[in-house]
Amino acid sequence: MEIAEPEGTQRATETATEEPMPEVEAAFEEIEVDAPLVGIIMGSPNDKPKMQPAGQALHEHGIRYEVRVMSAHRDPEKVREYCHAARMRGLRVIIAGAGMSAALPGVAAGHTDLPVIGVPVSGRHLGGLDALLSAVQMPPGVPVGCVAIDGARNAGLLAARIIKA
Ligand code: RP5
Repeated sequence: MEIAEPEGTQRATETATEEPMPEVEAAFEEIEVDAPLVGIIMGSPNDKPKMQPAGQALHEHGIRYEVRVMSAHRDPEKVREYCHAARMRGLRVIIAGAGMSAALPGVAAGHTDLPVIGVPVSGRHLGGLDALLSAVQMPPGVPVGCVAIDGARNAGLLAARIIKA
């Protein structure tokens, strides 16, 4: 037996349209549902083995990330463009690893208001102390959270905590 609906009731099926809506569909296609939340950047492809634990830590926490190589000294324009677009692209934290005169974390922090976690990467000389001092000795007003020399895993864990805070 069919139950009578009160007068004026509109069923959803009656108001739904089967008409194609190309503009709406195009807008939805542009939304990156799997957009990364953390950008892991590093000054050289040679830093990858030391930076890999950051990605591993994020993966363990189910946090999407991307990895890019860009040097503050060798590709300054690329760093600027990446950091300027970072928030708009949906990134929430940047992890920046570099060795030697490690300008990358500080330069990244100068180009974005997202939290930047610096990872001093040990190199062939000075045991990474050069990179540590470069990353940690930031002037007032441009903050970089700096983990230990080769502390990429902690950088990943810290980024996860920031995102889940
Ligand atoms: C830094 O200089 C990089 O982060 C790297 O740790 C160091 C040496 O770079 P490569 O000569 O190994 O490319 O910019």
